[in-house]
Amino acid sequence: MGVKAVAAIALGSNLESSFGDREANLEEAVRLIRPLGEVTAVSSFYDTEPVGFLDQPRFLNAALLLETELEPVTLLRELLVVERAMGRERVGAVAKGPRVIDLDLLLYVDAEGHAAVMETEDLVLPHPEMQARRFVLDPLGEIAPEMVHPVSGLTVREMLDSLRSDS
Ligand code: PH2
Ligand code: MG
Ligand code: MG
Repeated sequence: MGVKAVAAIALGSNLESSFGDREANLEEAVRLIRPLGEVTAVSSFYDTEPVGFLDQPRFLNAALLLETELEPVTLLRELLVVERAMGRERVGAVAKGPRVIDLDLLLYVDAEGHAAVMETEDLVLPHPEMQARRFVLDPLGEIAPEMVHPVSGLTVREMLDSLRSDS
């Protein structure tokens, strides 16, 4: 049990930006997230097929763990600040379409070790689609295979196993 909360964050990019290619975008996002706490793990970067909206470039996806004193909603707001600072446009953009950077809060475990389960207009925790997304679970499984989904009770490794047996 730590003195800080631990947040699992997914990163994705499938467009170039003024920072460079997809890899440069993920690296810049990690750099901008560091001041929000302590980044304790960053996964490898995974080149992935677009899911959902198919007619768009391939993604580069990753996950990281952040130890932080920020509350979930505050953390989310800061992640949106990072997205905007990197040139993410939401107005007029295709839902689930191409983006310079996407930062999603997946899981949030408070300093007492309780994983947040919440649903507000702005934030749903755990992330409602995480258990169905290889592009989220592969990177997260690399850095936090034993992290538990507080609703299903499944670890990240178990969620990955059940995705594999589905397909
Ligand atoms: N994000 C989406 C929609 N589809 N596909 C991949 N491979 N990676 C993503 O990050 C992604 C996606 C909406 O957030
Ligand atoms: Mg997303
Ligand atoms: Mg998002």
